[in-house]
Amino acid sequence: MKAYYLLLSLGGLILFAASCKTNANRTLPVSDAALYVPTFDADSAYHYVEAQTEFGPRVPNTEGHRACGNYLAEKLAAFGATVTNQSVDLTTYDGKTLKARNIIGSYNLQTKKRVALFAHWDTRPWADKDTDPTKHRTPVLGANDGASGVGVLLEIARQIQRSAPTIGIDIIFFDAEDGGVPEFEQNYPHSEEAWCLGSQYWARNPHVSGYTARFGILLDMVGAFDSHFLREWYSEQYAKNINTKVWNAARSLGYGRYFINQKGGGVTDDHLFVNKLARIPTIDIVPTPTDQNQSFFAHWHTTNDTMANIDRSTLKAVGQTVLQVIYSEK
Ligand code: AHN
Ligand code: ZN
Repeated sequence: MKAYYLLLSLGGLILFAASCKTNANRTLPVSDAALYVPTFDADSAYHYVEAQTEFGPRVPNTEGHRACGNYLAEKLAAFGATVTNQSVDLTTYDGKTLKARNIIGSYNLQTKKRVALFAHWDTRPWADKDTDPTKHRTPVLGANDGASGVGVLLEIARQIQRSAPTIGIDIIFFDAEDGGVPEFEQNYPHSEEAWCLGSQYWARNPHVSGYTARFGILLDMVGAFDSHFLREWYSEQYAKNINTKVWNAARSLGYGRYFINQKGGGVTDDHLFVNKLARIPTIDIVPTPTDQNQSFFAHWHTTNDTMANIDRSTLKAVGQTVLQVIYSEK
């Protein structure tokens, strides 16, 4: 008799415990789980921007370009990414062949829940916006136009290695973005397709066949002093909800001064081809020009696009916002 009661009460205890566990699992909303978001280190990002500029201009078919490409692939691998190099011959507006290289670093390849982060790593062969016309054929150093977006993404890669987000991330460095027809060129039409050769190639021939992602975020020229990011026009057409997600995250972090919640002009940039050809909804975080001179930042396509004009605070605002967005994805 005693043994029977003991068994009964033991069974009851087990049942009670099991039901508690079940109830707890059922009633705890996912949003109550603490959200971990790493702290973006702007000094670290700044260092990765500077390291790229130390190779000199990264114009395709030059030694600086080749060496920097190796550096970027090595950094992604050192930060634990699976690296894919997409080497391809691309043709410029005037028929020259570029030995181009898209560099991809992937995390958490087991999952199909993926977000793609993009930046271009090449630099413009001509400073055709320089105030000094004798410098129009000098290559741009591209501290902001090129290195800034890549530097932010390398710091994000370092943070992913320390503590990974739930979803999979692909960091994609596009080559041959900045070879659009120079302003001094008289003999060729100034077509949009002369820009963004690396992304056009990748969008037609992704590094993994059938590759897709929930969404993409392109970073372009994200390091200048006094930068203001508006909701770029094509981003708004193709991926309005992603713009909303990113601008809300920025405001919640106190970066509303950088991320102005207004629609800006359209920019022919890598995201346009990712949207049109790969059909991955992708936004561009880019200092959208608001004035008449159509310059993205004071030193755009000039010989003054150097480290002296890179602001750690802008890198931080952009990097911390992107971290917030990707660590919030479930
Ligand atoms: C145009 O100026 C048409 N597109 C800007 C793309 C770009 C150049 N991004 C960086 N450099
Ligand atoms: Zn450029």
